[in-house]
Amino acid sequence: MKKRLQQIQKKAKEEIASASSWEMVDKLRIKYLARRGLIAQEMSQIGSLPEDERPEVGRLANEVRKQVSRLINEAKTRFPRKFRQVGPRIKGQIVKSKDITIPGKRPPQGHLHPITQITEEIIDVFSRLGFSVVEGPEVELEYYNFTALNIPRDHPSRDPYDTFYVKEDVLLRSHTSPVQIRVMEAAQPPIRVLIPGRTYRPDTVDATHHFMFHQIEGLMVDEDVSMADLKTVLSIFAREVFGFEVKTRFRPSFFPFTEPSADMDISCFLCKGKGCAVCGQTGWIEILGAGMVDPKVFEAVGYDTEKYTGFAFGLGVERVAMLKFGIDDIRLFFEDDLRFLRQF
Ligand code: 2U9
Repeated sequence: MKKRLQQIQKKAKEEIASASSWEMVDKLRIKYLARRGLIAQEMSQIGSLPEDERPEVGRLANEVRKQVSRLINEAKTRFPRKFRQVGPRIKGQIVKSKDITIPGKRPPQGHLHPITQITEEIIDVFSRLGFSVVEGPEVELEYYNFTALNIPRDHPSRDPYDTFYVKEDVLLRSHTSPVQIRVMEAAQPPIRVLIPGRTYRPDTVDATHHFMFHQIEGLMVDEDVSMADLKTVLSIFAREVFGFEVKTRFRPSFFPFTEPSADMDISCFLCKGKGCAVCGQTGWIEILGAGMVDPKVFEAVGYDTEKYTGFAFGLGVERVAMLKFGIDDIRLFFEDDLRFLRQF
Protein backbone atom coordinates (compact mmCIF):
# COMPACT_ATOMS: atom_id res chain seq x y z
CA MET A 1 0.00 0.00 0.00
CA LYS A 2 2.90 2.31 0.73
CA LYS A 3 4.22 1.52 -2.68
CA ARG A 4 0.88 2.29 -4.27
CA LEU A 5 0.69 5.65 -2.51
CA GLN A 6 4.19 6.55 -3.71
CA GLN A 7 3.22 5.56 -7.24
CA ILE A 8 0.09 7.68 -7.05
CA GLN A 9 2.18 10.67 -5.96
CA LYS A 10 4.68 10.13 -8.78
CA LYS A 11 1.97 9.71 -11.40
CA ALA A 12 0.08 12.75 -10.19
CA LYS A 13 3.22 14.85 -10.34
CA GLU A 14 3.85 13.82 -13.96
CA GLU A 15 0.28 14.33 -15.06
CA ILE A 16 0.01 17.75 -13.37
CA ALA A 17 3.29 18.82 -14.96
CA SER A 18 2.07 17.89 -18.44
CA ALA A 19 -1.40 19.44 -18.07
CA SER A 20 -1.88 22.26 -20.59
CA SER A 21 -5.03 24.02 -19.36
CA TRP A 22 -6.77 25.05 -16.14
CA GLU A 23 -9.57 22.59 -16.92
CA MET A 24 -7.11 19.68 -17.26
CA VAL A 25 -5.62 20.51 -13.88
CA ASP A 26 -9.10 20.60 -12.38
CA LYS A 27 -9.85 17.15 -13.81
CA LEU A 28 -6.70 15.87 -12.10
CA ARG A 29 -7.90 17.45 -8.85
CA ILE A 30 -11.07 15.39 -9.12
CA LYS A 31 -9.14 12.24 -10.11
CA TYR A 32 -6.77 12.41 -7.14
CA LEU A 33 -8.32 14.54 -4.43
CA ALA A 34 -12.13 14.17 -4.69
CA ARG A 35 -14.14 12.31 -2.07
CA ARG A 36 -13.95 9.10 -4.17
CA GLY A 37 -10.60 9.96 -5.78
CA LEU A 38 -7.52 7.75 -5.89
CA ILE A 39 -6.03 9.01 -2.65
CA ALA A 40 -9.33 8.71 -0.76
CA GLN A 41 -9.70 5.17 -2.05
CA GLU A 42 -6.30 4.26 -0.62
CA MET A 43 -7.11 5.92 2.67
CA SER A 44 -10.34 3.99 3.03
CA GLN A 45 -8.24 0.77 3.01
CA ILE A 46 -6.07 1.79 5.94
CA GLY A 47 -8.52 0.26 8.40
CA SER A 48 -7.90 -3.22 6.97
CA LEU A 49 -4.13 -3.09 7.55
CA PRO A 50 -2.48 -4.72 10.56
CA GLU A 51 -2.76 -2.32 13.45
CA ASP A 52 0.97 -1.56 13.75
CA GLU A 53 1.22 -0.47 10.11
CA ARG A 54 -1.74 1.92 10.17
CA PRO A 55 -0.12 5.05 11.71
CA GLU A 56 2.77 5.09 9.26
CA VAL A 57 0.62 4.47 6.19
CA GLY A 58 -1.87 7.06 7.46
CA ARG A 59 0.87 9.64 7.78
CA LEU A 60 2.16 8.85 4.30
CA ALA A 61 -1.34 9.08 2.78
CA ASN A 62 -1.86 12.49 4.37
CA GLU A 63 1.51 13.65 3.12
CA VAL A 64 0.73 12.49 -0.42
CA ARG A 65 -2.62 14.27 -0.38
CA LYS A 66 -1.01 17.48 0.84
CA GLN A 67 1.69 17.35 -1.85
CA VAL A 68 -0.76 16.65 -4.67
CA SER A 69 -3.07 19.37 -3.46
CA ARG A 70 -0.19 21.86 -3.39
CA LEU A 71 0.91 20.87 -6.92
CA ILE A 72 -2.63 21.28 -8.23
CA ASN A 73 -3.06 24.70 -6.69
CA GLU A 74 0.29 25.78 -8.10
CA ALA A 75 -0.59 24.44 -11.53
CA LYS A 76 -3.91 26.31 -11.58
CA THR A 77 -2.15 29.62 -11.18
CA ARG A 78 -0.27 28.93 -14.46
CA PHE A 79 -3.44 29.20 -16.55
CA PRO A 80 -5.82 32.08 -16.98
CA ARG A 81 -9.21 30.45 -16.63
CA LYS A 82 -12.02 31.62 -18.87
CA PHE A 83 -14.47 32.13 -16.05
CA ARG A 84 -12.04 33.01 -13.35
CA GLN A 85 -12.11 36.75 -12.97
CA VAL A 86 -9.02 38.54 -11.89
CA GLY A 87 -8.68 42.19 -10.99
CA PRO A 88 -9.05 44.65 -8.16
CA ARG A 89 -11.87 43.93 -5.78
CA ILE A 90 -14.04 46.11 -3.57
CA LYS A 91 -15.83 44.05 -0.89
CA GLY A 92 -15.07 40.88 -2.84
CA GLN A 93 -16.63 42.19 -6.05
CA ILE A 94 -14.38 42.41 -9.10
CA VAL A 95 -14.22 45.99 -10.36
CA LYS A 96 -12.17 45.46 -13.49
CA SER A 97 -13.36 48.62 -15.16
CA LYS A 98 -12.46 50.83 -12.22
CA ASP A 99 -9.14 52.25 -11.12
CA ILE A 100 -9.48 51.80 -7.38
CA THR A 101 -6.44 53.97 -6.75
CA ILE A 102 -8.32 57.11 -7.85
CA PRO A 103 -9.15 59.13 -4.70
CA GLY A 104 -12.85 58.91 -3.74
CA LYS A 105 -15.36 61.69 -4.14
CA ARG A 106 -15.95 63.39 -0.78
CA PRO A 107 -19.66 63.19 0.12
CA PRO A 108 -21.21 66.58 0.88
CA GLN A 109 -20.95 67.23 4.61
CA GLY A 110 -23.04 69.66 6.62
CA HIS A 111 -22.52 71.05 10.10
CA LEU A 112 -24.57 72.16 13.07
CA HIS A 113 -26.64 75.33 12.77
CA PRO A 114 -24.94 78.29 14.54
CA ILE A 115 -27.79 78.39 17.11
CA THR A 116 -27.20 74.71 17.88
CA GLN A 117 -23.44 75.32 18.14
CA ILE A 118 -23.92 78.10 20.72
CA THR A 119 -26.54 76.05 22.60
CA GLU A 120 -24.12 73.12 22.85
CA GLU A 121 -21.27 75.39 23.95
CA ILE A 122 -23.40 76.83 26.78
CA ILE A 123 -24.67 73.38 27.79
CA ASP A 124 -21.06 72.23 27.94
CA VAL A 125 -20.10 75.01 30.39
CA PHE A 126 -23.07 74.37 32.70
CA SER A 127 -22.71 70.60 32.61
CA ARG A 128 -19.21 71.06 34.02
CA LEU A 129 -20.88 72.99 36.87
CA GLY A 130 -23.20 70.05 37.59
CA PHE A 131 -26.28 71.12 35.62
CA SER A 132 -28.23 68.56 33.60
CA VAL A 133 -30.31 69.33 30.50
CA VAL A 134 -34.10 69.00 30.54
CA GLU A 135 -36.53 69.70 27.71
CA GLY A 136 -40.28 70.24 27.80
CA PRO A 137 -43.35 70.87 25.63
CA GLU A 138 -43.56 73.89 23.31
CA VAL A 139 -47.36 73.84 23.50
CA GLU A 140 -48.03 74.62 27.14
CA LEU A 141 -50.78 75.19 29.65
CA GLU A 142 -51.34 78.79 30.69
CA TYR A 143 -50.87 77.60 34.27
CA TYR A 144 -47.24 76.51 33.72
CA ASN A 145 -46.33 79.46 31.46
CA PHE A 146 -47.77 82.17 33.74
CA THR A 147 -49.75 81.30 36.87
CA ALA A 148 -47.25 79.02 38.61
CA LEU A 149 -44.54 81.60 37.85
CA ASN A 150 -46.30 84.26 39.91
CA ILE A 151 -47.20 86.25 36.79
CA PRO A 152 -50.37 88.18 37.71
CA ARG A 153 -53.70 87.62 35.93
CA ASP A 154 -53.55 91.13 34.43
CA HIS A 155 -49.89 91.07 33.41
CA PRO A 156 -49.39 92.46 29.85
CA SER A 157 -47.35 89.40 28.76
CA ARG A 158 -50.54 87.31 29.08
CA ASP A 159 -52.28 89.44 26.47
CA PRO A 160 -52.85 87.72 23.09
CA TYR A 161 -50.77 90.55 21.59
CA ASP A 162 -47.77 89.14 23.50
CA THR A 163 -48.46 85.41 23.58
CA PHE A 164 -49.70 82.95 20.91
CA TYR A 165 -52.82 81.20 22.23
CA VAL A 166 -53.89 77.85 20.80
CA LYS A 167 -57.14 78.04 22.77
CA GLU A 168 -58.11 79.23 26.21
CA ASP A 169 -55.59 77.90 28.76
CA VAL A 170 -53.33 76.48 25.99
CA LEU A 171 -50.54 78.48 24.34
CA LEU A 172 -47.12 78.38 22.66
CA ARG A 173 -44.69 78.87 25.55
CA SER A 174 -43.28 82.41 25.66
CA HIS A 175 -40.23 81.27 27.64
CA THR A 176 -38.79 77.93 28.77
CA SER A 177 -39.62 78.64 32.44
CA PRO A 178 -42.66 76.28 32.51
CA VAL A 179 -40.20 73.38 32.22
CA GLN A 180 -38.59 74.36 35.55
CA ILE A 181 -42.05 74.24 37.18
CA ARG A 182 -42.54 70.75 35.74
CA VAL A 183 -39.09 69.70 37.03
CA MET A 184 -39.87 70.97 40.55
CA GLU A 185 -43.27 69.25 40.55
CA ALA A 186 -41.51 65.99 39.72
CA ALA A 187 -38.48 66.14 42.01
CA GLN A 188 -37.25 67.48 45.34
CA PRO A 189 -34.05 69.56 45.76
CA PRO A 190 -31.13 69.58 45.22
CA ILE A 191 -31.87 70.64 41.64
CA ARG A 192 -29.50 71.93 38.97
CA VAL A 193 -31.10 72.03 35.53
CA LEU A 194 -30.52 73.79 32.23
CA ILE A 195 -33.49 74.21 29.88
CA PRO A 196 -32.77 74.99 26.22
CA GLY A 197 -35.50 75.27 23.62
CA ARG A 198 -37.72 77.18 21.22
CA THR A 199 -39.99 79.93 22.52
CA TYR A 200 -42.68 81.95 20.74
CA ARG A 201 -43.89 85.55 20.91
CA PRO A 202 -46.03 87.42 18.37
CA ASP A 203 -43.43 90.15 17.90
CA THR A 204 -43.20 92.07 14.63
CA VAL A 205 -40.18 90.62 12.87
CA ASP A 206 -37.20 92.96 12.48
CA ALA A 207 -33.41 92.80 12.79
CA THR A 208 -33.56 91.97 16.52
CA HIS A 209 -37.01 90.33 16.94
CA HIS A 210 -38.52 87.12 15.64
CA PHE A 211 -41.75 85.29 16.44
CA MET A 212 -39.73 82.20 17.37
CA PHE A 213 -36.40 82.31 19.16
CA HIS A 214 -34.33 80.11 21.45
CA GLN A 215 -33.83 80.49 25.15
CA ILE A 216 -31.65 78.81 27.68
CA GLU A 217 -32.78 79.04 31.27
CA GLY A 218 -31.19 77.60 34.36
CA LEU A 219 -32.37 76.75 37.84
CA MET A 220 -30.48 75.76 40.97
CA VAL A 221 -32.35 74.94 44.19
CA ASP A 222 -30.89 73.63 47.45
CA GLU A 223 -30.43 74.58 51.07
CA ASP A 224 -28.33 77.75 51.45
CA VAL A 225 -28.21 78.79 47.79
CA SER A 226 -27.46 82.50 47.77
CA MET A 227 -26.99 85.48 45.46
CA ALA A 228 -23.24 84.79 45.80
CA ASP A 229 -23.80 81.40 44.11
CA LEU A 230 -25.78 83.13 41.36
CA LYS A 231 -23.00 85.65 40.74
CA THR A 232 -20.27 82.99 40.82
CA VAL A 233 -21.99 80.57 38.43
CA LEU A 234 -23.02 83.27 35.94
CA SER A 235 -19.60 84.96 36.01
CA ILE A 236 -17.92 81.62 35.27
CA PHE A 237 -20.37 81.15 32.38
CA ALA A 238 -19.57 84.65 31.00
CA ARG A 239 -15.82 84.08 31.07
CA GLU A 240 -16.05 80.59 29.54
CA VAL A 241 -18.21 81.79 26.64
CA PHE A 242 -16.90 85.33 25.97
CA GLY A 243 -13.27 85.12 27.09
CA PHE A 244 -11.39 84.95 30.36
CA GLU A 245 -10.72 88.69 30.49
CA VAL A 246 -14.42 89.73 30.60
CA LYS A 247 -15.80 91.35 33.75
CA THR A 248 -19.40 91.02 34.89
CA ARG A 249 -21.71 93.46 36.63
CA PHE A 250 -25.20 92.96 38.04
CA ARG A 251 -27.84 95.71 37.88
CA PRO A 252 -31.12 95.58 39.83
CA SER A 253 -34.08 94.49 37.72
CA PHE A 254 -37.56 93.04 38.11
CA PHE A 255 -39.19 89.73 37.14
CA PRO A 256 -42.40 88.38 38.69
CA PHE A 257 -40.73 85.00 39.33
CA THR A 258 -37.51 86.20 41.03
CA GLU A 259 -36.83 88.47 43.99
CA PRO A 260 -34.40 90.10 44.09
CA SER A 261 -33.79 90.21 40.33
CA ALA A 262 -30.83 91.40 38.29
CA ASP A 263 -29.63 91.89 34.72
CA MET A 264 -26.08 90.78 34.09
CA ASP A 265 -23.75 92.76 31.82
CA ILE A 266 -20.34 91.68 30.57
CA SER A 267 -17.56 94.12 29.79
CA CYS A 268 -17.39 94.52 26.01
CA PHE A 269 -15.20 91.69 24.70
CA LEU A 270 -14.55 93.63 21.46
CA CYS A 271 -13.32 97.02 22.71
CA LYS A 272 -12.29 95.68 26.15
CA GLY A 273 -14.64 98.19 27.78
CA LYS A 274 -13.38 101.32 26.02
CA GLY A 275 -16.62 101.84 24.06
CA CYS A 276 -17.53 100.76 20.52
CA ALA A 277 -20.53 100.29 18.21
CA VAL A 278 -21.38 96.84 19.62
CA CYS A 279 -21.60 98.04 23.25
CA GLY A 280 -23.16 101.38 22.26
CA GLN A 281 -20.11 103.27 23.58
CA THR A 282 -20.91 102.08 27.13
CA GLY A 283 -18.24 99.39 27.43
CA TRP A 284 -20.92 96.95 28.73
CA ILE A 285 -23.21 94.43 27.01
CA GLU A 286 -26.40 93.04 28.61
CA ILE A 287 -26.33 89.25 28.43
CA LEU A 288 -29.01 87.77 30.68
CA GLY A 289 -31.60 88.24 33.39
CA ALA A 290 -31.51 86.39 36.69
CA GLY A 291 -32.59 86.40 40.31
CA MET A 292 -33.41 84.46 43.44
CA VAL A 293 -36.53 82.34 42.90
CA ASP A 294 -39.56 84.07 44.43
CA PRO A 295 -40.99 82.08 47.40
CA LYS A 296 -44.41 82.35 45.69
CA VAL A 297 -43.04 80.08 42.93
CA PHE A 298 -41.80 77.53 45.48
CA GLU A 299 -45.25 77.59 47.10
CA ALA A 300 -46.86 76.76 43.74
CA VAL A 301 -44.79 73.56 43.50
CA GLY A 302 -45.06 72.70 47.19
CA TYR A 303 -41.43 73.30 48.20
CA ASP A 304 -40.64 74.24 51.81
CA THR A 305 -39.80 77.95 51.52
CA GLU A 306 -38.08 77.95 54.93
CA LYS A 307 -35.71 75.18 53.91
CA TYR A 308 -34.90 75.93 50.28
CA THR A 309 -33.67 78.87 48.24
CA GLY A 310 -32.58 79.00 44.63
CA PHE A 311 -31.51 81.11 41.72
CA ALA A 312 -32.72 81.19 38.12
CA PHE A 313 -31.59 82.90 34.95
CA GLY A 314 -32.61 83.23 31.34
CA LEU A 315 -30.87 84.25 28.13
CA GLY A 316 -31.66 84.51 24.45
CA VAL A 317 -29.48 82.18 22.34
CA GLU A 318 -29.83 84.28 19.15
CA ARG A 319 -28.54 87.33 21.03
CA VAL A 320 -25.46 85.44 22.28
CA ALA A 321 -24.85 84.01 18.79
CA MET A 322 -25.20 87.46 17.16
CA LEU A 323 -22.68 88.94 19.60
CA LYS A 324 -20.19 86.09 19.33
CA PHE A 325 -20.35 85.77 15.54
CA GLY A 326 -20.87 89.48 14.79
CA ILE A 327 -24.27 89.03 13.10
CA ASP A 328 -26.51 92.10 12.84
CA ASP A 329 -29.84 90.55 11.75
CA ILE A 330 -31.69 87.77 13.64
CA ARG A 331 -33.67 86.83 10.50
CA LEU A 332 -30.54 85.32 8.94
CA PHE A 333 -30.76 82.39 11.41
CA PHE A 334 -34.14 81.32 10.06
CA GLU A 335 -33.83 81.81 6.31
CA ASP A 336 -31.81 78.63 5.64
CA ASP A 337 -29.61 80.53 3.18
CA LEU A 338 -26.54 78.34 2.73
CA ARG A 339 -24.40 81.36 1.82
CA PHE A 340 -25.00 82.51 5.42
CA LEU A 341 -24.96 79.12 7.18
CA ARG A 342 -21.74 77.89 5.51
CA GLN A 343 -19.80 80.62 7.31
CA PHE A 344 -20.12 78.92 10.69
C1 2U9 B 1 -38.59 79.48 37.46
C2 2U9 B 1 -38.19 80.51 38.27
C3 2U9 B 1 -37.48 81.55 37.77
C4 2U9 B 1 -35.93 82.62 34.67
C5 2U9 B 1 -35.42 83.97 34.38
C6 2U9 B 1 -34.91 85.80 33.22
C7 2U9 B 1 -34.61 86.21 34.48
C8 2U9 B 1 -34.74 86.63 32.02
C9 2U9 B 1 -35.00 86.79 29.64
C10 2U9 B 1 -33.65 86.85 29.05
C11 2U9 B 1 -33.76 87.31 27.65
C12 2U9 B 1 -35.86 86.14 28.61
O1 2U9 B 1 -34.84 85.46 26.31
S1 2U9 B 1 -35.19 86.59 27.07
O2 2U9 B 1 -36.06 87.53 26.49
N1 2U9 B 1 -35.07 86.04 30.86
O3 2U9 B 1 -34.37 87.76 32.11
N2 2U9 B 1 -35.36 84.52 33.17
S2 2U9 B 1 -34.92 84.98 35.57
O4 2U9 B 1 -36.43 82.60 35.96
C13 2U9 B 1 -37.15 81.57 36.42
C14 2U9 B 1 -37.55 80.55 35.61
C15 2U9 B 1 -38.27 79.49 36.14
C16 2U9 B 1 -39.39 78.35 38.01
